[in-house]
Amino acid sequence: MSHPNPSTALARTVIDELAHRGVRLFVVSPGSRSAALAIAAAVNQDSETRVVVDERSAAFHALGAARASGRPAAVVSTSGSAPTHFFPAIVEADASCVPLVAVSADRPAELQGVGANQTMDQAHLFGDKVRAYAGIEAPDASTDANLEWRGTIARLLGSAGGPTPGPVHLNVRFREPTVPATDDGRTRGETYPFATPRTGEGGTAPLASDIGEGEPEYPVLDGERGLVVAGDGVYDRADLARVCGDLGWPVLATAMSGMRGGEVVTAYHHLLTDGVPESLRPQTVVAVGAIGPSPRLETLVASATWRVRIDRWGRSIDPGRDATHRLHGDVVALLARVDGPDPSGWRDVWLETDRLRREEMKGLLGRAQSMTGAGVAAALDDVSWETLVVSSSLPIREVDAHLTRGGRVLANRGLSGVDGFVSTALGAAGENQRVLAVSGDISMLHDSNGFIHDGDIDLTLVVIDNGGGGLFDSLPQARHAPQYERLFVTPHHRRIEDLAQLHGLRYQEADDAATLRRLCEDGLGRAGVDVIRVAVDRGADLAMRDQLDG
Ligand SMILES: Cc1ncc(C[n+]2csc(CCOP(=O)(O)OP(=O)(O)O)c2C)c(N)n1
Repeated sequence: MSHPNPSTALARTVIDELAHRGVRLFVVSPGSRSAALAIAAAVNQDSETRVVVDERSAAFHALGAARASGRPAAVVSTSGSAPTHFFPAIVEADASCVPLVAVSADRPAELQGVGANQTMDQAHLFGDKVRAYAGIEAPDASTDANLEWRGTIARLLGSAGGPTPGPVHLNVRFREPTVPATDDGRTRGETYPFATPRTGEGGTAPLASDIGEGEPEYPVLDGERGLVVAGDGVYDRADLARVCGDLGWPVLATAMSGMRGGEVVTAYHHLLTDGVPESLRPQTVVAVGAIGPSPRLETLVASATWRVRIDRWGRSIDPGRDATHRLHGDVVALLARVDGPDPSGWRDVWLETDRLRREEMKGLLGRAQSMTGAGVAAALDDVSWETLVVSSSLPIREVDAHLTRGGRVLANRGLSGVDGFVSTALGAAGENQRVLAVSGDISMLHDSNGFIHDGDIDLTLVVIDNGGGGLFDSLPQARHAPQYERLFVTPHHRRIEDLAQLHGLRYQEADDAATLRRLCEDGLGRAGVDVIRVAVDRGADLAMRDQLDG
């Protein structure tokens, strides 16, 4: 159509400029005010569109895609209550620096504040939880606003991928008709005679590994008894491993660091059961990025004389509020200035202690009578996944404690919600090959709407079904709260099999590690979604965690 109506012209330009600036995926939910955006996205040649019915799931789906690809992904909704469902994914994207682009359709100025249907003030809906907000008014057919729209989007995407990447919000107002025909049978629109082609450099918005305002002043750290805790963040893994090897510093590699599989320490959680043994006490700890989920790593940091936090995104990560240095910069550049190395063999003490502990843990798990969360995590060492997406609560803790092999591990640990997991995993699986997900049963049920999408996605999803929230068994409420089971564990009495059947997913059960590995390989080797349920007894699971600590 050479002369579209204003809403269609606006939507086409918005979608085209977003795609030009690096958005490769639009996750859309159905709606009328957003019709022009959905249609423009669906016909856009440079991007993919996926439909997810529930806006909360849609936003997590986009979040999973952006997290897995490192590129911005957009979620698009209609007006009213619809975009409010983006909030959980937005706060997670904010906390974990994921470039999520939230696009809400809105009604024009003349329908605001007069009680019009499905209308509210959507400006700045997400407050300061987004890196930037922009609003676009419904167009006036006498003025060419194309350049302005494109400029707005370019600036917005610059913020999503800026020195501290994160979510952004674009609110776009549309007048009817919101479908391409100028006369949609209900409303008549003028034609919008302007179109401005793309301008300027496009491509992926810079996904910041840039430090921003130049290199900071790095302190000179002493080389003796130093160690690095590698967390989730931006740094060169190979360079970090090399420089630590040269310095004689051990690297404690959290599951999300992507550094496992090399000469690193992984059993720290069960090594630091009773605090930090004297032989392992560091003088300097450099913690890179976000270092969860084991709280014992914080105890380790606190035990050092020099407690250095460094993050290339400049996040303020210092839960103990006791860092001696908090740096916005590059860990390899920092370590290049260490007054080292430590020739004492301190690194080998850590590596050997870790090796022995890992062997003990393996032995214990090998003798277990039934499957536990730890057993599931350990089994995944021998499965050929390339990306592992793990739900918050116990699964990420078990993976962090037991997984030793390399590979990418993703989890929504910015705010550690149990929400949006199915969609996060599906979004990630849409971007990568051989994606395996591990979920708790509550996390799966919480986002079961996420299965209602129209993507062609291959995913193998392992559900550790302990009948509720097992994490609480390790918390004080397990011993001190009346109605503990009902209020905290929330036994759901649902059959995962029925849920799988409802959504047409392949369903199987594994009651030992060998079967689990085989079913995972089968799932990873074929198209579609496989659900593998592992039944776990909460009592046995807790006993295993205690034994592993013993
Ligand atoms: C959105 C959200 N609501 C509530 C919580 C509190 N919470 C933490 S763990 C948990 C239970 C999770 O159960 P499940 O996914 O089955 O994992 P399990 O604890 O059994 O490993 C809940 C509800 C949360 N983290 N996020």
